[in-house]
Amino acid sequence: MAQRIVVDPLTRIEGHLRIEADVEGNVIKEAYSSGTAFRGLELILKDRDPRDAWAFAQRICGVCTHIHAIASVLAVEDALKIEVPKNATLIRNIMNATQFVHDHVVHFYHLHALDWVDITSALKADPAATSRLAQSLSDWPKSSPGYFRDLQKRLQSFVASGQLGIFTNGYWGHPAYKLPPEVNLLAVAHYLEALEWQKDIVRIHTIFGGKNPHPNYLVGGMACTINLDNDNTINMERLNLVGREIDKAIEFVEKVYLPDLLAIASFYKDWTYGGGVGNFLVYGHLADRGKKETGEEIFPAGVILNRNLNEVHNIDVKDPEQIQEFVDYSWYEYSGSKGLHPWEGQTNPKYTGPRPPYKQLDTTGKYSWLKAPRWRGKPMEVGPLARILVGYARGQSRIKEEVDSALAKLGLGKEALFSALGRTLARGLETRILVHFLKKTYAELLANLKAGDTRVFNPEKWDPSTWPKEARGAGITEAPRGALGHWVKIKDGKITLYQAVVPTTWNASPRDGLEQRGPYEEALVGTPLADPAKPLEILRIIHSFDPCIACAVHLTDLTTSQPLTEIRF
Ligand code: NFE
Ligand code: MG
Repeated sequence: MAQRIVVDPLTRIEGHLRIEADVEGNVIKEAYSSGTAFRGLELILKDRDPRDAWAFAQRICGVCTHIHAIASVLAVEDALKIEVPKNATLIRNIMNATQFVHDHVVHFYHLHALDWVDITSALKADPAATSRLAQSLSDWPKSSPGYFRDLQKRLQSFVASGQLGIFTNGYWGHPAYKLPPEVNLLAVAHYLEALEWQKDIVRIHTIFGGKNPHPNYLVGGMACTINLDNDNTINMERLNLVGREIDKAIEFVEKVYLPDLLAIASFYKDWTYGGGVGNFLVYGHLADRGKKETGEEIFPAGVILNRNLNEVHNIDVKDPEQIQEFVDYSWYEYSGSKGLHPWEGQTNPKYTGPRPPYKQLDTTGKYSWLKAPRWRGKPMEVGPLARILVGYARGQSRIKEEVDSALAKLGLGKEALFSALGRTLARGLETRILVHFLKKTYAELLANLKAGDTRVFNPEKWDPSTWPKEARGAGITEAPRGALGHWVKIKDGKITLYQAVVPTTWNASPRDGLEQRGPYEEALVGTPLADPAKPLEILRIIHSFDPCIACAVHLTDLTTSQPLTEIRF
């Protein structure tokens, strides 16, 4: 007889994700992923001026804090055929790579590490041995025995006071934790250092976009002015600060994040669960889709089916046969067709779930606020693992080098990538690629500015009288968590339809009309739990995708005070 276990909320931050799993003989037999909050930003965008859309769309999320603005301006620029100056593309790419690096480091240490790192075991570590371990991994300066001893004392006083603070509520002492005390102590040290570091790198956003979270954007370019010699604009002093933050980021990624990732992974090589649907989708990177680095795209676009790295399918996001969203198990109603391409998309919320508080969802019917996106009818995993696999299969040389070298260091074959560990490894490898891309793009920007081109905005089509009566566009990019698309339709200068299909909608999708599980659900099935009362394994697998439900279910109209929709229980 299966026992239903419920994990809710599953994330430390980033929204309302609920996992229900049926466990029999301590193995997960069935799993259901549910987004439990409706937000409705697609409805808020209707009837707006397309030039304003980015500012609303950006509020889909504060974590991937700028990417919805990029997707939005790209969608509008695609619809209205607006070309942006070279500097704007370079700055957008710097902003985007900054976001990825920030997001991935924060994910590794603050959202995922504690699924692998046992805080209380760190108390048993020998500080001198931890210091030797740290120095064997890299020449990061904070590595003396005294440094680790002091940290251990701080941790000890936390534990002695009975208040673990940010470390409360972990499954400490769980038998699935495998790291030696010294590795645990090292990881705790870097958890705290990463908290400090992450507030520095976002300065890059504040310089080019005025603030973070939610930096400023502009249809037609970027909302900043650059004059190398003028104190009132972005000048050489500001740009030097960007350069310093990029160098610091490279050091942190090379000397702290990647060595920690490989050290931790080496103790979990036998834990091969969490593979998922085996289909992977990548839209490609970065803002300028034609951009090449060393003759290759950073993240080539494509689809892999059934883990077959020998064949990569091409994607056309404007083809109604390729991308569709289904609502058979989602709390929405469609009029007419079963699956809808985003340009024909509908957002008609209709809650038919249980009245809260409830013990479990009725998963025989609708059970999530997420729609179910499919590529040619198939569920797709998106994100770092998809990007690394499609890049590898397409022969992208940087990706191949990173993957081959990491797998060789760990003594693993490519099949090991199809797992929670593989996903977490892929995220680290792409961070290294991106932090160096950041430096290269920064150098390109400086060279262009020094050559006298300081244009960041193309005003040609700012005036709506220059627009066609009707237009439609797609803003297609990669967000840290995966493929991101915004689709817009414009008529008489106003938005008539706005649809976002975001990474977590793909990954955390519920079932579709063909009863196909979404990637999270599929990744859980077959996983043994050491102790079903403490389902650490579920956290491990789902956190490896880096869920964000705020993004995935993208309500209050403050201008009219009218509710845009009402959910009745
Ligand atoms: Ni709210 Fe997001 C990213 C987007 S996730 S974090 O990365 O787009 O679905
Ligand atoms: Mg949507």
